[in-house]
Amino acid sequence: MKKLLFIIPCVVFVWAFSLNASNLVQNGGFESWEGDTLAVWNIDSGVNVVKESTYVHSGSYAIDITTTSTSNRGVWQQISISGGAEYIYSVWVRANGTGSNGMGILVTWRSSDGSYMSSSPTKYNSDSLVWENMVDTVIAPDTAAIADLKIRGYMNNGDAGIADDADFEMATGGISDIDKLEKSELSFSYSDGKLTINMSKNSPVSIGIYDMAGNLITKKEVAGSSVIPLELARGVYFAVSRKIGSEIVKKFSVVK
Ligand SMILES: [Ca+2]
Repeated sequence: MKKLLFIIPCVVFVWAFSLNASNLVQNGGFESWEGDTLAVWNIDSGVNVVKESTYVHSGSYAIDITTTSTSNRGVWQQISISGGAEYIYSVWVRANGTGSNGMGILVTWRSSDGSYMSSSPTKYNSDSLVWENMVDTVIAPDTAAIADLKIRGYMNNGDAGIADDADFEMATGGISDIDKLEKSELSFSYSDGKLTINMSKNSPVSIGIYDMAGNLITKKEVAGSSVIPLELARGVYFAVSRKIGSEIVKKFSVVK
């Protein structure tokens, strides 16, 4: 009986934690289609969204966004959110260009009757023809109840690029702002088969190392500055650092 009493709180804890960190996007991996029509997502007018199966970040499919008129067109879906809460919105993109030739993500906030309140500033991609994880931390206005999650092409009359693996998660969990890791507090360097992580905070952070194609090479939990033995070929890599309340993506090069 004692054992059972111990197991139950553990199960409840794990369930509550995973519920907190769950992805609120439906069909975020773009795997679900009705024929050639994308399921769940709404498609703006003036844009062609086609099933992409050559360049995918994960699974079998992604979407390719081609604008047929002006820019700022793409796909969006509406979800229920909690007013005042902080969320992390991230989408993997393989854009054909940058800025007005590239892709972007943003969130539009609405009140419970659906009326427009405000939008987050657009986050644009920064590389061409490589997979990159666009990540934005957004805070819902106190009286917001609905979010439109948007992925857009910013090219006029052209193929802006490919998107996959959209993720929108609530960033809560009792870590205070003082614990939150800022981008300037984290850096990576590599030499002689060792990855050195310089971090000014000591609370645990999950760090994933990805190659330019977006393949995960390794994932580690670290607390404070650390040195990880890791064999990497010459090239450019992304380090994605996650803890509850923040997500930081940094690029580093391996020169041999
Ligand atoms: Ca996919």
